[in-house]
Amino acid sequence: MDDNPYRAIECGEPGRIGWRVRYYDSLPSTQIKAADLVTTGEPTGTVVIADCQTAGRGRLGRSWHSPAGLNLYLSVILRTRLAPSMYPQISLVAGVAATEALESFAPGLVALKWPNDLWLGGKKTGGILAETAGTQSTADAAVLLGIGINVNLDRDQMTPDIVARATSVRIATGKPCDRIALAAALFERLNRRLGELEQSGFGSIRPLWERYSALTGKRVTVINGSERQTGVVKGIDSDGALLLDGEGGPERIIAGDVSLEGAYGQDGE
Ligand code: BT5
Repeated sequence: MDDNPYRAIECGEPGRIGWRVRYYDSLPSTQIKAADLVTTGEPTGTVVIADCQTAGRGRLGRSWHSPAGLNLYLSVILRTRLAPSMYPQISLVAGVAATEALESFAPGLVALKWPNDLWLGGKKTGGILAETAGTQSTADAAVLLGIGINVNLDRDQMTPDIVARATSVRIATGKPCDRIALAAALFERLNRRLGELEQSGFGSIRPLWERYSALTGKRVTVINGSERQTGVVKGIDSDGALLLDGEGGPERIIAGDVSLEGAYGQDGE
């Protein structure tokens, strides 16, 4: 482990998210390091943070652009009591928590794009990746909640494939942002919202998600493998599925990439 600039924000009782931060100057991916730590008994609430990632990942084998010195790349180890059927909701709840944390740094600009995109001013500033580690039937099982947020990334530091669709707190607000303060706000909101999910289920979080949703009332196309569905978004269901008023009637979408008509050339990622 390297000298840890996040030590000052480690807080709370063992088990609380952020009670321990394991910091590295460079990792292939915080998700890979977190998975390794799970197998050696790392407790719940530990957050793995890297200043840069050489193989940062998104969903479905995509990559996450992770240059040094600018952004937040972290994975939370969650040894949760929630049933595996609720794991998709963990990612949605983390989206609400991250959006609330971002709102104090970029007021009025935040939004969520189902299922896992954090938006500022209509462009992607972050993403959530929830994966499992260990064997779900054994004591070493955990959810790895990966969160990447572009904090001080500038346009000229983006790769050509994301430049039209990505933003950062700095670009959206015109001001640099303290990523350690943002991480502290994120830990606080994650503890609160994931605690609510464990205690009361997704019902209390769903209206918050809906309030931030960039998609409600918009016409979208959802692509999932070779399947393609078009319709107007009605909201999200009690389990987090996207509700569409589709061409053939109401649809419930549980996975896929959404492209919003009129947004950056209709590319859905
Ligand atoms: C995501 O995937 O949005 C989830 C990203 C999670 C990244 C975090 S960083 C810490 C932790 N450790 C990891 O290795 N991963 C997690 P997805 O919805 O599949 O979006 C990926 C797509 O977003 C890519 O194919 C690009 O088009 C775009 N993209 C890549 N890097 C980006 C960036 N820095 N900012 C905005 N968009 C980006």
